[in-house]
Amino acid sequence: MTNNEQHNQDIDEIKEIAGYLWERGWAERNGGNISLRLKAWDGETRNELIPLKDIPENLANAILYISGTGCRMRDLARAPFKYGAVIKISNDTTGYHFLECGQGEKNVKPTMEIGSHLELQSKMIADNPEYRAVLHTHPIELICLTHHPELSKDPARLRTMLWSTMPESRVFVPRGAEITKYAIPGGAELSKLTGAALHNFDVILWEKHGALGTGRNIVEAFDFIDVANKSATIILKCMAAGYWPEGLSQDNLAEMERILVNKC
Ligand code: 2HA
Ligand code: ZN
Repeated sequence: MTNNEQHNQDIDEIKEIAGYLWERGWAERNGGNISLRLKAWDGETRNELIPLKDIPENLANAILYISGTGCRMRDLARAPFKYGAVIKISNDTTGYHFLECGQGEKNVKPTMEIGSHLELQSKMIADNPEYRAVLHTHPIELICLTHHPELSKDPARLRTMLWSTMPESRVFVPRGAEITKYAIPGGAELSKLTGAALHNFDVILWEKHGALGTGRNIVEAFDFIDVANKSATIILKCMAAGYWPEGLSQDNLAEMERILVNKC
């Protein structure tokens, strides 16, 4: 695939996924944000350097699509360059330049969660450079579970419960979900907690806030969260029907790990 074909596919996928986030009620007002590392971009570099602190060094010259702060996913689904931007991190990592933004209007300021996105993008370059996408969204049922007084304090139990709702959850969220304790949106603590969880998990739940997924592309990042949210929905529906879900057994889960996980 040429760079151009790859860009077109990446941007089409961002539009598609932004539309799903809105349709599902996971993206009220400006809820959620997206970043995706691009291999190259043909647009002109605007000379002005926008300073930004704490950019990891291995992001020097990285090119990213990033959604804009205050921008609605339902708008981004129609006009990804009006409500998001392509930025290039400067060589000395003191800031970034715009390559594409605002369709002739004033620059779109990147999402307030840019710190978390850059932290994760940096770790992905170091550990698993095939991973290019970071998606943060507000999936209703997963957020409900992060309010559960016991489950929210017991990540291993929550992870196993999500896995045990249906076989697909164990198979298609192979590294499972982690939950990080509440930290203020857009803050350095949230970036740090998220960065620490990235190595081992497919979905990171932000207590009483939302979820974050990573993947080789934005569709993959969405799918991890989507499958986990289906599991959360099953748990809540069982509870609403008046019983605690029995869940697949430890033997069932172990059998799937042996036979299916990382094989489909
Ligand atoms: O971008 O979701 O966490 C808006 C948010 C902040
Ligand atoms: Zn959020």
